[in-house]
Amino acid sequence: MKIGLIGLAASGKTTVFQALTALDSGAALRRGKKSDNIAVVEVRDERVSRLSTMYNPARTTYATIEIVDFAGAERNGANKSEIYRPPSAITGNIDALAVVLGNFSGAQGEPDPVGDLKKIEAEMLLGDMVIAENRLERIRDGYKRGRNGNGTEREDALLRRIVSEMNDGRPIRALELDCEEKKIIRVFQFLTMKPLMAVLNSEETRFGKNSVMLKEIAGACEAIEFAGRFEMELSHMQEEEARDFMNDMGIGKSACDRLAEIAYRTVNYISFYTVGSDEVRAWPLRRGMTAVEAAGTIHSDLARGFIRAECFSYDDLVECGSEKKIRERGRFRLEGKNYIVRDRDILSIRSGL
Ligand SMILES: Nc1nc2c(ncn2[C@@H]2O[C@H](COP(=O)(O)OP(=O)(O)OP(=O)(O)O)[C@@H](O)[C@H]2O)c(=O)[nH]1
Ligand SMILES: [Mg+2]
Repeated sequence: MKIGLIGLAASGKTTVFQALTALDSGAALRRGKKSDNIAVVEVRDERVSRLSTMYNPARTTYATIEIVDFAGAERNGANKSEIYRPPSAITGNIDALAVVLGNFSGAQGEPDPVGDLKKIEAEMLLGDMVIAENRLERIRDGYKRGRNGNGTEREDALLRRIVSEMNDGRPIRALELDCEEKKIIRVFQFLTMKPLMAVLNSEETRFGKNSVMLKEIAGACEAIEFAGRFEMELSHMQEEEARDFMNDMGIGKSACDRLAEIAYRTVNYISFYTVGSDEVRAWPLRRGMTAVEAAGTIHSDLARGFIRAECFSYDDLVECGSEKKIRERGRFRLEGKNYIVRDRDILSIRSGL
């Protein structure tokens, strides 16, 4: 899963990025000169840790999330007051956007995170509308030159509908679009089509006292609070010392783990697991996908040669204590290709290849 950080200039995107990579020994930080910061962080899923203790495998593999902190707005020559609109080449393969909302007093005086979110959403809508209107104009030009019937009718109708919805303040992600329609508009890389979540980046003294504000933000999208700068500073400490500081602040989990929770909900992902003496591993999967699609995320051969999935749930394993007991209690299942994989399923794919 790939998440892009966006926000107003100096809202703390880079600070949050560093907080996200703190406390995570698995983080691989890549710092470009004028380019984006990219890091791959492990999702420290406690179920994986528990499974690893039970199976004692040679290798334990957590799911990872790739986080992109887009190079600063100024460096890209954009207007400082505007949100930075990352080039579509970058947002293209991003699964969700996380808006960083500054909640600390700075050069701009008192912060207004809720106002900032409204501003950002309005700007994203406006940007998408300009793209859609431009395309509609070109289609109209084509009609004028007599280029009718070359397959643009559907696109034309769809873009009109989108523009009209956006005029009423509805982002594209809120519209019901079928696969065909999504395919038609994919090339435009509309920002409001991306799943959106919010990171309230509070200064230490404000942290944990923003439930009203968070509720308001959560009306628009999944939201989470970070003490950005404080959590960034944790990265320079020993793990034990960092934990003490976190406890003092009432922070139970690392920034990365907290973001991962809302990110999975935002993009509608579940986790399934594979276990064994060689490897215990977490796999992210889009909710609603089938056993054969799950097999395909492990290896394409497993999907092609799919025979069946042997399956039990993580919760049953914890309750029963062993696979043997799961079988005895009749909770071990054999599932076919079209079985819809559930969150926390433990799968073993039988394949003829
Ligand atoms: N007090 C306080 N200051 C913060 C916090 N987070 C960021 N800042 C400060 O805000 C300023 C901007 O932070 P950055 O993380 O560089 O913000 P940015 O969004 O990456 O900025 P650009 O990339 O230039 O748009 C820095 O001086 C930070 O120290 C915070 O949680 N509390
Ligand atoms: Mg930055």
